[in-house]
Amino acid sequence: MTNEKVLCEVTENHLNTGLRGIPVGTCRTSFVTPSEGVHYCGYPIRELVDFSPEDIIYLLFNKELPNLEQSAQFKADLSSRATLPNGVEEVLKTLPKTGHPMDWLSIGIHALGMCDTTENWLDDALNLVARMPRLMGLIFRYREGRTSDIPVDDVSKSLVERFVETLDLANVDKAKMSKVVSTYLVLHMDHGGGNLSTFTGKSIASGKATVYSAIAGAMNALSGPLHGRANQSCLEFVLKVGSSDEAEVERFVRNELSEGRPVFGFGHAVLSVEDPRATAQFELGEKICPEDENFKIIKTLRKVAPRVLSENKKIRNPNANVDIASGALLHHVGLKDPTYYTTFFGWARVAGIGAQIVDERVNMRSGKGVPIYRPKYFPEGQQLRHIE
Ligand code: HAX
Repeated sequence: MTNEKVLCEVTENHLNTGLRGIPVGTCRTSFVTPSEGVHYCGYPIRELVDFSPEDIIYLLFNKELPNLEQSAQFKADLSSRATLPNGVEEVLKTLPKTGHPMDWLSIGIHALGMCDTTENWLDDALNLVARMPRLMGLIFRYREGRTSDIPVDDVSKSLVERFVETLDLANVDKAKMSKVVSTYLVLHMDHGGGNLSTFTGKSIASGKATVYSAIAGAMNALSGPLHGRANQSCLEFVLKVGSSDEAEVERFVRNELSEGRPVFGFGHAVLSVEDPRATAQFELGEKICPEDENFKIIKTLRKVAPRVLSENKKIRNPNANVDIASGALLHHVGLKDPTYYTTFFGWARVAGIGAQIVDERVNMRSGKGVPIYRPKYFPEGQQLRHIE
């Protein structure tokens, strides 16, 4: 007998449930609580909303917020890593414009790795973080055929400015776009260790594939409609609502439910209150676009939907989740096409997943790392015999 604490009794009923609730490991970057949502390295997300993405990336990799000097040094370090290797744009030129942006993102990350891998976990993770803004901007431009006069990548600028400058959309307020994208990135960088994309990325890396292969795989996991693509569906849903009138919105919500469709932007598997990431985005919207029609619709939804959803006692949390507001804000600043929204989610998660991969490869188990993932499966129909 050992003194080890039993964390979970695994029974036959746990089989074929997607590892739901089965303890797998520990996570050094983030955890989620029902009342305060995600915490990065112990800080509840509401305390981190106004930090720069670079400072939050530093936090996830170093487990402490940087002081001013560390912050400046880290920004300079990212700048020194930022230039894309030759060959990546050649790959983007060949991709079908009808392909989903998430497939472009996955292939783009793979291409970055094929053109330059260092074989050092931390360097590869930080190089990828530093190269993401340019890759993201180029994905928009090549997919939309806007390939002439692409501005040079000024690597001395912030991550978000480099994306906004590469994208270089006409008739947009670039400062406003930068604020919305910065906030989006900070809010979406990490969400515990067991969400599908993070788990996928760490599993791939456990076989000692590269950071690039692991994160490209994580992006493929994120692209599914039950995972990251929910944020695309949320804006599509808001556009379908079409009116901010309370009675109209209530009619729409009730009709969606009676047709058996989800009310997007509401509900959560862990939280029991409104997601603080939704609250933060509503606060930002009040500052930058209170009169925007989509913003008015989501404000009405925020009032109406929890009341209607509460009538169904099965729904554990009828309140707004992170996806309710991000689409309306991105749309307002000129990022109008919802098919791209999951790529922002993916861009943000590169930091969290990258930091967790580095932890599992070089920090966990006193530096030995977590071994190759190998959960147990039983032959169908013979579970009990094998358990006994
Ligand atoms: N609209 C309609 N039905 C809902 C609902 C919603 N917003 N939220 C929950 N339900 C239903 C569930 O589908 C489930 O029905 P069944 O028992 O028939 O399967 C029942 O209510 C109980 O669900 P739950 O226990 O409260 O919540 P789950 O953990 O099963 O699901 C979801 C959590 C987020 C998937 C769910 O609330 C949902 O589908 N929401 C709408 C889609 C959406 O906004 N997705 C974005 C999620 C954001 C996120 O988590 N990001 O990380």
